[in-house]
Amino acid sequence: MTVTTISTTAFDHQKPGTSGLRKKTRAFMVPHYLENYVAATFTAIGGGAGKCFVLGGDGRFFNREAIQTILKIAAAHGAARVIVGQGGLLSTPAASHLIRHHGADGGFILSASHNPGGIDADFGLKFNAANGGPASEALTAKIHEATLAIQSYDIADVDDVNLDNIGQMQIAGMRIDVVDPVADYSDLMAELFDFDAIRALFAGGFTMRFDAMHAVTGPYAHRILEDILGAPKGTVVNGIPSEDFGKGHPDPNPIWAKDLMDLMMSDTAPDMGAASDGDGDRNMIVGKGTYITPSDSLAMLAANAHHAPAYKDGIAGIARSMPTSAAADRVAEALGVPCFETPTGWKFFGTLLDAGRVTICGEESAGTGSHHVREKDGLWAVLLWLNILAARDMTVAGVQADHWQRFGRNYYARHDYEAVETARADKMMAHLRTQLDDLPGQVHAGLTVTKADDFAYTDPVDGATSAAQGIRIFFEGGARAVFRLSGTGTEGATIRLYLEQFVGEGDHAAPVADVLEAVRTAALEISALAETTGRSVPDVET
Ligand code: VG1
Ligand code: CO
Repeated sequence: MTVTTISTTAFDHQKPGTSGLRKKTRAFMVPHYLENYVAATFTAIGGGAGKCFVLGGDGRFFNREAIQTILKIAAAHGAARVIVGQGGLLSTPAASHLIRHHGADGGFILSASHNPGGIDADFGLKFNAANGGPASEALTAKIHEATLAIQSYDIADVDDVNLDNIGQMQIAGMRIDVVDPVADYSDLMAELFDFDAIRALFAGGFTMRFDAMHAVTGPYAHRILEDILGAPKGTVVNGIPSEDFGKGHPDPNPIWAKDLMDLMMSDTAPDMGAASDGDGDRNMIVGKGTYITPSDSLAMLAANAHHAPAYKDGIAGIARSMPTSAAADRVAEALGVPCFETPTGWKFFGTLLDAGRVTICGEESAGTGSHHVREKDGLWAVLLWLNILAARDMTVAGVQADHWQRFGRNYYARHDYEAVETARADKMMAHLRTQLDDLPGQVHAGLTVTKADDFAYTDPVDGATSAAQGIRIFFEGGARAVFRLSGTGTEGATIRLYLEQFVGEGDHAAPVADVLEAVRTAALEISALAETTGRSVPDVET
């Protein structure tokens, strides 16, 4: 085989964020940009010789080209085998499963997740380790170091390969298996859930709309929901992945999945609505006339998981990211299992899942998952909901009402201020940090601060530490405000303000904004967000 060594210079903006490297597509298309990062990843993992990798992405613009480049760099590094999804497609959870299923050494997942796709939108790349989960912070730090030191990279001098047909081929001594992206994943789902019960549910007239948002879950949802579980054709909409997601924003929340929300709030609503994001790891669940917030969904799934075969013996524990509401904590308490609070990003759940200390994990950003893979998993959440509805013979709204009745309700919202000038966002965070010691005892908007801190985490399994993960302000009466800066944006800074108010016994059907008004006012007053950033209203509220 011919390997060419190309000399290159380091890019100084290749620091992975919450979930891999995410940049404007055009930045990724700059000559050597992708190559440098991939080669740096091989350096960080100690080379590729004899190793096996999984490779695929969400099908966005530049997916196919990037896959060809990664294949050639893997071959040049002596990789033995790469397993690629047909057409270059793999959802993030399916990639995680394939890594585990084949005992691969890791995987490259091409996606900018819920960010829009296209030449003027976003692209991303992340490396997952042999456990199927996102690279740890220690590994991403090594990758970053290698991107700064790089002077050349090796690439195999071979033609592009055809990834459209399932089968096996060789390039430069490396075996490539092009696999059906759905098959192994759907087998796994059939093992976890009571497919007969879900089939009976659909056969009995249960109706659903699954919005794949023109992204990667289309083929998965068509196969599993319609072909295998018998949901009527047409249940899955926007089911053909497109390079720019139909010019949409494949983020399953009430703003970006507005069509679905409108339908679910109308007289013609089906029994359940669901959606997933660009790479298939997020989910949105909606009942007739009612939206399930992701934090609640995590709590409700944990409380009901034993209705599905895979979790019938109970769960070992729950983990949630810090900004996620405390609804799951109440469930853990009732079940007598531990609840862990981790920094934002799925990579922090890996050690807990590997050690068997938790079974179910979730984030307020529409991510839920379990120990079946090491990523959050959108369709898994939808199927677990279906399994629970079938087993309990209840509606989505019924499960929700029953849950609030039993555990109380954690009213919750997240307000995002996007593309804020970085210096201003940093200034606001610094302003918050200087007040931490003085806040307890202060009264803002009628709420008394009980505690304020900058969240720091020590991994209970491997002892790794992560500091400065977000400012938490707790108030008397069960309110909390959290501020952090996004690590997935590609333009300026995104400020995320997370608001929560617990209501135990009392009104569980009040308008969310009303219940959160006091904590919102207090948070804005303390942070001086409007004065510092010049923004008076958030861009997105979820
Ligand atoms: C966001 C979410 C976080 C999630 C991450 C990746 O990160 O808040 O919970 O894990 O996206 O999800 P940030 O740093 O922007 O807040 V995905 O579906 O974009 O891979
Ligand atoms: Co995603």
